[in-house]
Amino acid sequence: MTSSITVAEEVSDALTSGRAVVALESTLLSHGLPPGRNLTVARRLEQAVRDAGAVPATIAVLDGRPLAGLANEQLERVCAEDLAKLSLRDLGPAAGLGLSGATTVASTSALAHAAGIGVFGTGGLGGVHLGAAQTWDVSADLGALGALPTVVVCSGVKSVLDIAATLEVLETNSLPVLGYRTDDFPAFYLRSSGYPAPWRVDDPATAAKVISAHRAYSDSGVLVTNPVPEESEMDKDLHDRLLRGGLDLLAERGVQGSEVTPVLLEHFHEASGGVSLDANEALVLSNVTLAAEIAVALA
Ligand code: PSU
Ligand code: MN
Repeated sequence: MTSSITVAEEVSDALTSGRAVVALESTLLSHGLPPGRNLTVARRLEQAVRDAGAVPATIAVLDGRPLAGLANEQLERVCAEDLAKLSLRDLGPAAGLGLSGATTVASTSALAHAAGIGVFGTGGLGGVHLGAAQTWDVSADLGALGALPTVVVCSGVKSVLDIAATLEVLETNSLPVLGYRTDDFPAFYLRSSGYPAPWRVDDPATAAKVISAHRAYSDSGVLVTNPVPEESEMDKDLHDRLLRGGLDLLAERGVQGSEVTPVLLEHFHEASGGVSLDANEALVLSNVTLAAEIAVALA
């Protein structure tokens, strides 16, 4: 599948010389952050990866071409255009029809793997939605990571999801879940979801050891869950209030499917007066830095 993705020169040079590369996704930019702020964050994420000694490869589809590593004007397009949200099943249609789109954890992992990139840093993983027993709304992220050998560093899943059910599906898909310097599975804006993380590692070298050991038994991904930095964690009461308001909004407007996460995120950002945006930026920065440290330890 290598010919079906265009890899930027800096990224392919790093890959051929065995240097650390970190994949970054575009849905969090295009659908998770407001225009303007998303471009600032995108550049900070790439810089954070560089500062930690790895090469960033932001992934998106532009004019039917899947890309790993974006030039400045390509990154600007991703942050300015009203792009489709492309999960893994949407890559073929977008490529075949010559369309553009932002990639989720599932599709970014698949494209990263096709490009030869093994480590990926992001904000939150998709999961099992509340009410999934009726709606069947379970993110393709969970299945994709069960089938692709990508290491994903994230802050767990949002509390807008059914976290207990998500942890069950992660187990069904045989995905190791590591808590980074925590015994708790994190819940994006909050450092703890109230559920334990199955395993714990306390430094990048140990994470790399576990990832290498996992390869002897499985071709699945590995989830490294890194809680939002303490100073940026959201106030629990504010968080719970926003969550209730967001769920009411979904019901009122009859929002379903892939629109659920973007609508809830926007509600959090607006109703918190930007507090959730700051938390979001801080946790993604921390995750991509850790992803780079793990990629360096693996290289
Ligand atoms: N969770 C977040 N922010 C995000 C996403 C999830 O906190 O931006 C995005 C990611 O790209 C993730 C996708 O892969 O949403 C999952 O969407 P869905 O539930 O429609 O599969
Ligand atoms: Mn869904």
